[in-house]
Amino acid sequence: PRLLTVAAAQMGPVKSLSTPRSETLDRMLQLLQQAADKNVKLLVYPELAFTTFFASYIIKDPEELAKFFEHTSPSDPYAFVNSPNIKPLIDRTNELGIDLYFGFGERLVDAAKTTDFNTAVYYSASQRRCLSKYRKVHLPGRKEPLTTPGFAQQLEKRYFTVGDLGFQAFRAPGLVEGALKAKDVDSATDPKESQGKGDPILGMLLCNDRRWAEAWRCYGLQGIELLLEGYNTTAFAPQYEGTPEWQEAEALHHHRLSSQAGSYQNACFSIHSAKAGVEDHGSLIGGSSIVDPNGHIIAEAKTKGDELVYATIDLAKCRKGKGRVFAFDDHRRTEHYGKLLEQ
Ligand code: CDT
Repeated sequence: PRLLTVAAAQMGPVKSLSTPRSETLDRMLQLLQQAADKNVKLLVYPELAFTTFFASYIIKDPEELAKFFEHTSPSDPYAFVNSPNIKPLIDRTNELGIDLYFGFGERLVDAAKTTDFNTAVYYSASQRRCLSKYRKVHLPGRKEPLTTPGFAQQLEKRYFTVGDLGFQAFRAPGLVEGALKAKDVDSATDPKESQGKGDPILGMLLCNDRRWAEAWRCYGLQGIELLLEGYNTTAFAPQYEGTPEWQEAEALHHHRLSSQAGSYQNACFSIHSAKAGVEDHGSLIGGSSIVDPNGHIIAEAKTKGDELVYATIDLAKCRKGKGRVFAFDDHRRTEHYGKLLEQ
């Protein structure tokens, strides 16, 4: 077995645009302590974890909008770890020895221009550094708000640029006892070379990405064993049909369908972490979960508040699917997949 205790740090609502960052950070630190108490080694926070889901508001003042972003530059792509908004989390996770995934608004400041991304990062406590960054590819919603009264806005296309890093799997050292180090396997992400004995192969998505089979498959093809994903998913939008209860149940159903199918079809575990409950712009589903390579949900949130959803998983269980039904080299028929790349 290759055992690893992991958790989703589901967060209840971050009420408004003016909720103090320190208040939210404090809640994140409390969840981190709960994770340490359960011997968790990898903790997944939601998308845009440090703030309210600001993409559902119309923010016209650039100074106001700037408050929701952390700065990076081409020469310092991980500068945000020293931001006062984030550093206390990094310092504490270093003390506790817990790896983190978290989502945040990234403002890349280059000499010529500024570009905003909806970003997730993987921080390794044992390596004392970020190992990988993912910038959201599938941005939902609209660029221009609709001003119809009661319309629930989703303005990610307004506030973010489509991610430019693709879907890069990576190995995380120090998580699984006895795992071969990345340098001792022939390729950083080729599962055949390591026979599944190397440091775990991880990948990251953000919210809407989880609905797209292509995104999962890009990781599946790199031998991914554990997919990490944070989300803010609307529970109810008045412009669509159905009661609030029906819409929320349907949104949860589609979330489960996507996470369970993605895990099964790529023979990997996955961790899904929600920002949930009622924020000023509207309500968000809960349903944070951990899913196994057979597509079963093995742990799921019971509330829409701050809640640790944890499980001990055995990464060796990925071998079955990767060696049989989803042995990609044996069974994929790439000569028939050309349409996937047609515009
Ligand atoms: N944050 C985010 O990506 N939300 C989208 C809403 C799209 S409406 C189905 C999501 O896919 O959950």
